[in-house]
Amino acid sequence: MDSDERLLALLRADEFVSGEAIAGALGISRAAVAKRVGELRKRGFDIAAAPRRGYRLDALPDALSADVVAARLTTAWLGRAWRHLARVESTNDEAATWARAGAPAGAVVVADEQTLGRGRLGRRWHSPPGASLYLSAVLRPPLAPHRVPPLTLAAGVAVAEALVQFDVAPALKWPNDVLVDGKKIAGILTEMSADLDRVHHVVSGIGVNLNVRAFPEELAAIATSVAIVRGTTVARAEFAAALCARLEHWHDRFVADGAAPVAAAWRQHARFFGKRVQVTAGRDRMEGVAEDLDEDGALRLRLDDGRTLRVVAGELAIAADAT
Ligand code: BT5
Repeated sequence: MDSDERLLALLRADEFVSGEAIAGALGISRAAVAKRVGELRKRGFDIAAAPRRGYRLDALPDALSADVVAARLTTAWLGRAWRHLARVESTNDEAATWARAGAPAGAVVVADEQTLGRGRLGRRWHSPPGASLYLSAVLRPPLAPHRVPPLTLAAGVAVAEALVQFDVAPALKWPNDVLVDGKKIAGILTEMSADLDRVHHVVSGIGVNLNVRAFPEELAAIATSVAIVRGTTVARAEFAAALCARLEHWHDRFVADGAAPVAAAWRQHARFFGKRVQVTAGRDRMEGVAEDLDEDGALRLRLDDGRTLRVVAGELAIAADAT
């Protein structure tokens, strides 16, 4: 930890910490504490100071650097190794490279901008600079490769719960979309490197539209953001820290208890069950009623002839106003 990180780790959001206590913990004078607080304020930290009570950290600057995020991070392991890049092709690629070079479980790569942000199947993820969260976490679940897929559901639940903390009510759409008012606010791209019987690493890539106010024409009708939905912006670091906490929770729950609790939580945030949907999987197109989610994340679809199909991958289109 550098000295700013140590000072930030001592400051609290909910109560004042006395200058004397901070000075004691850092082994510096109270005047030096005041000077360092002044420097943090210049970097955009909103720090309240009250005579005889001390200092309180009211808001973070809108930056994603390690010290800013660490001031809010409550996790045991996820996000404790942190790389922040101004501009990158794809945070998923950076995280995979870092994983191959030995990144610890929970290592996170974030970027202010992606020049080649990726969706699934070679699609693009619109990743303009400075306004949103592009985050990739290196995970090393102690599971056989075929048991890994529900991690995408776990990430979906984590994103949904983080959004709820910021007053946004999302709906999960199978398999990896997070929607508000039927428009996409976040997407998840899970990538795995494995042998047949051993996982090397998983990269959980999460893009959340936070402070974007306008989208390019081709996305305007299908995309939304936290700022559009709430009317106010959010500090990206606050959101990143909340997301890391929920992702760690659901990862650990999945590893400890299997996919059932993850699938149950996922269902609670989904609103398309019981609705009529079309599913495209490769060249196949199917239509029916979305019945349920199997524990492994497969969608159970009831066809019009009464048969039930398990769909493991594909695209879902929901009949109008069913999201
Ligand atoms: C996804 O793909 O939804 C996965 C997106 C994952 C992005 C993160 S950002 C951090 C990490 N690094 C990466 O390079 N990727 C991950 P998919 O289900 O294939 O959806 C892609 C489709 O969503 C596109 O074809 C567009 O229609 C739409 N789209 C693209 N950018 C969008 C945006 N910013 N907001 C909403 N929709 C978008």
